[in-house]
Amino acid sequence: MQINLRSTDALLVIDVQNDFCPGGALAVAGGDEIVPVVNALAERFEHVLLTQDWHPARHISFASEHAGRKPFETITVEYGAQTLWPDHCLQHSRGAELHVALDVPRAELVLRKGFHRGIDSYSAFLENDHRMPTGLAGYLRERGIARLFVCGLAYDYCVRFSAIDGMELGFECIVVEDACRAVNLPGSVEQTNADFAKVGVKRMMSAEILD
Ligand code: VGL
Ligand code: ZN
Repeated sequence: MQINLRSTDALLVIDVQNDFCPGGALAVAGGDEIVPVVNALAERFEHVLLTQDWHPARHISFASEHAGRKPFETITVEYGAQTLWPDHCLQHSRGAELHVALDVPRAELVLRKGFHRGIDSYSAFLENDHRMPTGLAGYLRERGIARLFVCGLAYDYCVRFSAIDGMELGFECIVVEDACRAVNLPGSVEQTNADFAKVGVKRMMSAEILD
């Protein structure tokens, strides 16, 4: 089904960074394959917003900070469960840079997240305690943006939490599936799809905008 875009729509591009692409520290299979799709989508939107995972050294989400722990294990921290990752998206590193082929010249905002050492932030809206805001909801409300088309990396982590929080904060969120790739830990994609269904996040394909 074709979608008519409105001036109150925005494309929210999550974490299309070197470290989430092949060769990166937390590579997502096929992560770079979404770049041309994201570029084509971005041309159709009046508003394009990006996020950038942006961690300080010794970030709490790094397995290297937790003696005896390995990447992809989950531990319990002050604010709840936290999956541990390889060191990634270190502030000012090459891995934290946006993918070189990402071509979204009209992007209005690059929202950095995950910059507090003691708390991770998968979501573009709220840190992982599900309370501390990033400021994005206020930015969108002030600018009259009501509907978000969400894409990027990774489907089952930052895209998932961004779309769910966005929905719960009153924005209609639609995930463009073929403009995402997943980390794919056991059950993570199934859980993502179940969560989307529960809160009303819709899923679509880029052709519904591009064709
Ligand atoms: C992400 C794990 C850790 C993501 C960021 O962008 O999905 N995943 N940091
Ligand atoms: Zn991260």
